[in-house]
Amino acid sequence: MNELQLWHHARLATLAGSDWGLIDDGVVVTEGDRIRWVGPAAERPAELRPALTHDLGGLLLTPGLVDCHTHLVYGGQRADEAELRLNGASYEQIARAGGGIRSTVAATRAADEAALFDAAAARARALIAQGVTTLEVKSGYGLAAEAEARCLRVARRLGAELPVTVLTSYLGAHALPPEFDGRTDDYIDAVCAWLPALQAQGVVDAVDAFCDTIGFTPAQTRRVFEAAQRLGLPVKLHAEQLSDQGGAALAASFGALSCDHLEHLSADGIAAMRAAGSVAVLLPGAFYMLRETRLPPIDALRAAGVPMAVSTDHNPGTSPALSLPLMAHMACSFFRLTPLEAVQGITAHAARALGLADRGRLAAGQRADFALWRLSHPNELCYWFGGNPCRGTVVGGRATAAAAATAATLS
Ligand code: DI6
Ligand code: FE
Repeated sequence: MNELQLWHHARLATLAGSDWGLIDDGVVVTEGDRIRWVGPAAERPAELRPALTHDLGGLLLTPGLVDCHTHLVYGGQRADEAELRLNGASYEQIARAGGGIRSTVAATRAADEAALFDAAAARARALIAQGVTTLEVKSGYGLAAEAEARCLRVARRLGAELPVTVLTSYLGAHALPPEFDGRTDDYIDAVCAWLPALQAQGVVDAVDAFCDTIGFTPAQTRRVFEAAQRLGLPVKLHAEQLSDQGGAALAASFGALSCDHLEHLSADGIAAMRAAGSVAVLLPGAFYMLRETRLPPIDALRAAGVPMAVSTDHNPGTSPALSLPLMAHMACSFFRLTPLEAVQGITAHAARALGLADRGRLAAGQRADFALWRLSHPNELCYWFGGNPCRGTVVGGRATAAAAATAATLS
């Protein structure tokens, strides 16, 4: 029997329905890693007698945040490249000079597993410190059998050793490695051939691809998705970031969990995503870093009822972001999401983009994943920026060190 814990003296934003779900003097009763009961303190059922009580001192309690799109595992970094771009160099000039994704591929291949883990763990801790309790981590900088496996093993180890749940996505179809120059179809053959062994190692939860002018074609993407389908793996896609390749409609035809970026998404793509139940994952960090001007079709996605999620897209080239709340803020400022849509986008909708229905809301039966904030209303997550109002997280009913320290100072 898992012991009951009471988390009280908090303001709750349950996000359990279609609004904030605010409860001023709320309590959450947890049993093991699940929520047993949520509601006003005055209505707590008398029979729920907790073995442990946590006084949260009036903090705001929201569902733990879900970062549903990151490339967190890689070697090196690309600040010098960002400086070159800010001094006027083009992507093509940088790529010809050996920069871009290929420079990160070289640094990743040169790094051993321990070094990759240490670097990724530091980045994961930064996200956790700002409220993240579930994290998606892609491969995509190894682009060779063993290097991709190493990155996916590191991603699994992040979930094993840090207070966060990690889901992995195989992104072998991220870029063409130099040894396959001029032989893109041969590389896609290799990407598909590596997948069964990666799945057998238990390091793949989903399969992703980059379908765009500087990525892979719809036909090549389809072959990767067919390989995933043969193994019963769900798919997701970097789609319509720089052009309209029809990637979203292709991904939707495979029942994609999500289509991500979407600045060039068409009405047909929206209709296909709606029919398939795919989530639109918006990535304002890349939009900001690339100084994009074309917006994803937010009004059309909203009108079609396509759920919208928001993520950091953490990667060293286009979005070295370490704050998911800041991305929610940017989604409001740049993309005109409402604060409620943006916060839903980093909680329940982001969970859905990972195929998860057991988190992202405070409701009985959901995972006991919470974030604690020194805020009075969740819309402040899309108001303040530059600071960190998070006072810790609870993952599966276990307070992280920060949350425990917070509760200790408050009781
Ligand atoms: N889209 C992006 O913006 C990143 N990958 C992708 O598919 C860029 C990754 C990088 O520049 O390292
Ligand atoms: Fe990405």
